[in-house]
Amino acid sequence: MKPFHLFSLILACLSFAAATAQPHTDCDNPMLLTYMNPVTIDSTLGEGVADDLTGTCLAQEFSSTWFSWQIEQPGTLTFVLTPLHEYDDLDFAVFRFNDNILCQEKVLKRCMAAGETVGAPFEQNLPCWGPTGLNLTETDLEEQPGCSNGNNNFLKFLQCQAGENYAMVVINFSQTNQGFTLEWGGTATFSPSPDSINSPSLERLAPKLSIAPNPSSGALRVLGLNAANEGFAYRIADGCGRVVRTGKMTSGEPSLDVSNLTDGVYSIAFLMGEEQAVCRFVKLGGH
Ligand SMILES: [Ca+2]
Ligand SMILES: [Ca+2]
Ligand SMILES: [Ca+2]
Repeated sequence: MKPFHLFSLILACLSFAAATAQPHTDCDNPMLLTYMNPVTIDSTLGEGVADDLTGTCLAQEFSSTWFSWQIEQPGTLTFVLTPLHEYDDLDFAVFRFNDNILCQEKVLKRCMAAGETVGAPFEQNLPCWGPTGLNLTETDLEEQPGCSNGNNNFLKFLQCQAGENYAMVVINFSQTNQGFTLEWGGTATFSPSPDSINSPSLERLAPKLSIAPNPSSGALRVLGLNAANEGFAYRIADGCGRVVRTGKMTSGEPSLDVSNLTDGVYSIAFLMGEEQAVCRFVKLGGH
């Protein structure tokens, strides 16, 4: 085992030297998942500026990647994380946000820290390396470090309600800098689903329309509006459909200042005559 540990140490030192601006390393800067497509993260490097794992089974944040999503259709939610490097030890924690979607107030729902019991035979540790996640057969909500007491790398599925917002952090405990794949299962869907965003009017009015960054704390850039679209009126509504702002897009590369909106999920409708194209965004931080 010694050469392996030395190799890990060298990798960790190289990782530290190169640790700059790895995206999605903090709870308030997650990768926002709007479709339930599989996700591939190529590398895991750095831990961002905040450690959001104090008090969880993971205890400390490093080599982390944060995701967040909103539930559209209620139901069960499962996933499988598979390391790109075969025996890497991935850990994860899943949180549900309160209505205000503040990272400081997120509630821990699942916590997976299973991994090697140091000194135990390879076969005994094998269930706690490799693929990990949530499935429909497990009943436990947490696995502590090590590979004893029935640890098997999987926890109970989530039962999700419409409109709930979640966050997940994935940690590569092995610190090899290698990434992972993330595949979803269950009956719940994320918001917006492909059905709700690929509306006929959006395809016709502005097929390349997108907004970024998402989540946004300040300037929300509106991309993909062409000259014919400029001058669009727009209308921003909160998660319950209450209109909180109206205005008109300007020419050039339009952006909207959303810094004074309360943190939460919004829809923005770009209006043209009787038709509209709708995108959703999350306002998070920046007060
Ligand atoms: Ca962080
Ligand atoms: Ca693990
Ligand atoms: Ca289990």
